[in-house]
Amino acid sequence: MVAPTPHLRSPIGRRRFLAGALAAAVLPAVAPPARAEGAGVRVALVARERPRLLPGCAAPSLLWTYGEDWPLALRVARGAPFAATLRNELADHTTVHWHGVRVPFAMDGVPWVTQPPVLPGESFTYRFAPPDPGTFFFHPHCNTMEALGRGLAGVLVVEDPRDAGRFDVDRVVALKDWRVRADGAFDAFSTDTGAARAGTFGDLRTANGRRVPEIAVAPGDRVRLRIVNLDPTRAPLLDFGPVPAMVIATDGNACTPFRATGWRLGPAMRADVAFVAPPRGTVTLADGWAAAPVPLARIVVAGAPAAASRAPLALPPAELPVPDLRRAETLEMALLAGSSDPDIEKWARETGMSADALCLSRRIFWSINRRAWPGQGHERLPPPLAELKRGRSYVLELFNGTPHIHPMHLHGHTFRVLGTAGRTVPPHWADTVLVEPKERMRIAFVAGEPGDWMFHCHIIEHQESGMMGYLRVS
Ligand SMILES: [Cu+2]
Repeated sequence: MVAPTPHLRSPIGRRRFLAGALAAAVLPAVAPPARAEGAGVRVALVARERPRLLPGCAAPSLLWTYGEDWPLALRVARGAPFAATLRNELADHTTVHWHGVRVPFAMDGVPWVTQPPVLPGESFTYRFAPPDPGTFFFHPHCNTMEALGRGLAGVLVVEDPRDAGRFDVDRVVALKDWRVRADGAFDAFSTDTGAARAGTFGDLRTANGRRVPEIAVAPGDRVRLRIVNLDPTRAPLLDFGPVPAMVIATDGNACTPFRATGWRLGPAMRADVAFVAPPRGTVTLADGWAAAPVPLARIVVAGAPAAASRAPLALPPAELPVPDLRRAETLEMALLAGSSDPDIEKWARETGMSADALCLSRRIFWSINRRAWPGQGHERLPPPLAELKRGRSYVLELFNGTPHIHPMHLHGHTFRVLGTAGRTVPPHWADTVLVEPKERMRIAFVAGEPGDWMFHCHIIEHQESGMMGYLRVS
């Protein structure tokens, strides 16, 4: 029997509580060793190969992880100092990109662009005070297909003091598929046919590293699931069956609640979903993007009813820079198949395009505005896609001229999704937006800190075969 869950604010309290009361629970809700630094948090991220048995496999797989837990889930307070020291014990150079967090440019974790790559044996400390509450994640920004394929990612929850007492259960549900065989060996993480089309899919589907894990809740519990799509390829269609589960935050940012069933979560996108647990039974989170919905996680209701609460499930409004649409400049970004851009080819010849075998692809299948990022590395920068002025408002009109979806991600900025002519999209804040074939999706934002902010597709094989560029803010 599971007791109603008290609301615990401190990471230590929450960890103790979870260890005791939620034995059936699926995942570490908090980070391993974190030590307080003022009101903030310090963590060590030791990137290393760690063998781990994946569901249904006969032998452990060679995962790359930041710690012993998978998925690693860090909880920090909004605005409090956060320091994460990455120690690289991999054979590859690496960095940590804090996806969706409006970090200072030098902390954005793009090798050669915001910092030198962290070489094997080296360390680098990321320091920032997360300005916005929400559900974020972190991962490397080079050789990403293999790194993510082996699990190198973690979840960052930035807690909002304004949410205190709002939910009885607050859990991360990290979705990720694995390209793994029965003997635990990984299949090729990327294929040419996948990269040139919808991407290369994993066969083993998991939530929090498990097959259809169960989360125990009490009747009447106010449940918040922080669903994070860590997969580099798959875009599940959220399906909660008859349960009126509502999306209360998109990419971590509070929104006017809308029905979760039918919301498609592209790679890198997050949805915070809230509902009140029914009196009994099971709530199943499934992927409806299939002939028959594929179950991903089950929320099992049991035990004594929770005390009724009338507090709204909606979150306090997001506090983000609001773009001025009357004065905004509109820039078109055409997402197209790869083409040989004479300027880029000339640039590549002139610069000799470094042959760093760990971070280079010569396959070009995709482009933005007919420019294909030459190789997946960032050793030398091609010209920017556009030059922006700090503090000015911009509308990006994203035209998808391909037959595939593209979840487009802009670093360092949270943008307003304005919508598209062909389909109804609730206006919301995001850092990654799914653009469907032939669609013209409009997003708007205020240009932030000066820097070269990456803009790319988060189907990682598309990113690594051309669909990447950057916006220069000065
Ligand atoms: Cu794409």
